[in-house]
Amino acid sequence: MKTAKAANKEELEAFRIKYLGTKGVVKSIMGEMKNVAPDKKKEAGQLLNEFKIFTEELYANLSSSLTDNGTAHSEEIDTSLPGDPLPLGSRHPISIVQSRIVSIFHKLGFSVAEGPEIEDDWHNFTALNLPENHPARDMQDTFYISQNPDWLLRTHTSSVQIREMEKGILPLRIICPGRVYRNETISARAHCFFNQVEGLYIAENVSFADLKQTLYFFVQEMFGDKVKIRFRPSYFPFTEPSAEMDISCLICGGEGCNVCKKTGWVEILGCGMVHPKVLENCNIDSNKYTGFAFGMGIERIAMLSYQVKDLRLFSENDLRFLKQFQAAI
Ligand code: 2NL
Repeated sequence: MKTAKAANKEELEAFRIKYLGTKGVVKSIMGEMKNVAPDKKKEAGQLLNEFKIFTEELYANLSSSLTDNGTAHSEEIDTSLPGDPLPLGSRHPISIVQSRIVSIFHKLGFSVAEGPEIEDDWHNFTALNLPENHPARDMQDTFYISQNPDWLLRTHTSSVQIREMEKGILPLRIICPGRVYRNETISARAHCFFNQVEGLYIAENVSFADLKQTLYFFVQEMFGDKVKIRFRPSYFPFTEPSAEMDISCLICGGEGCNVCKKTGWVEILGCGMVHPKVLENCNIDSNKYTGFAFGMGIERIAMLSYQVKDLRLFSENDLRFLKQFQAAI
C-alpha cells in the first residue's frame, strides 16, 4: 500500500469516485448486504468493513503521494546526500575483560581450551576430588538435566581442564574462559550464571613459587605495576595447598574505602597446587608431575576495573549501560 501512486489529481479523484463515491464499489456492496443469509451477515459485515478501511487508507496514501499542486512527487534520488548512518555496536565489557586476561596469559605461553557447558558428574565433580556426598558440593549446587541425572550445567571451567588432562599430552599450559552456572539467589554480587577464567600448568617441577610469580605478572599487566598482592591460606578439594589471592585496593590505594571494606585489600581469585588425586584421576603420574591451577570470576574483575556496583548489569542488555563501553574496543 505504501507504494501506491497517483500520477495526478484526476487519477486520484477517479479512484475516489470508483471506490468511495455514492455509486462506488463500497456503497454498492453495502446495498447487497440485505441479500446475505442471516447466519453469514456477521462475517460478511466484517469483511466489508475491512475492505472499506483498506480503500480509505489507500486513498489517503494516494493523496499524500501527490504534491500540493497536484502532481506526483519526483522519484529522483539525490545521490549526493549522505547515507543513513549505521549505528556501530560495541564489545561487551565481559568480553573486553576476558580478551585482556587471555592475551596476558598468552604472553606466558598459555593457550585457550574450551569445552561443553552441559557436563557429566565425572568431569565437573568426581574427577576434581569432589565425590558424591562431599560437603563441598553444596557450595556449587547447580542445574540438572531431567533426561539424565548424570548431566548438569558446569559450575566451573575446571571440567574443561579435566578433559585436557585426560588427553594425556604433557606438559600442559592452558587457560579456560567460559560461562558457568550455580544455583544461587540472584543479588548485586551473585547470579545463577557468570563467566570464569581458569588456568592450569602441569609439568615436572612446577612449584608454588611458579604460581606466585605467574599470578604476580598477571595482575601487574592487568592493573598496573604499582599493584601489590597477598596470599591467604584457603581450601579447595581440588588443590593442596590452596590459597586466595588479594590485590591492594585500586580505588583507595590501600588506605581503606567501601570497595575494600576498609581493609585495603580486594580478593580476586582462588588458586593452589593441583591435588595429586586429581592428577591420578586423569592418569597422570603425580610422582613425576606437579602443577598449579587458579580460577577467577570475570564479572568480579570487570566490576573492579570499571567500578560497576551491580553484577546484574552485565546480563540485562540495557543499552544505557553497554553504550558506555563504546570506545573500549
Ligand atoms: C575460584 C577458585 C579455583 C581451581 C580453581 C583447578 C582446576 C583443576 C585442578 C585443580 Cl583441573 N584446580 N582449578 C583451583 C583453585 C581455585 O577457583 O574462586 N574461582 C572463581
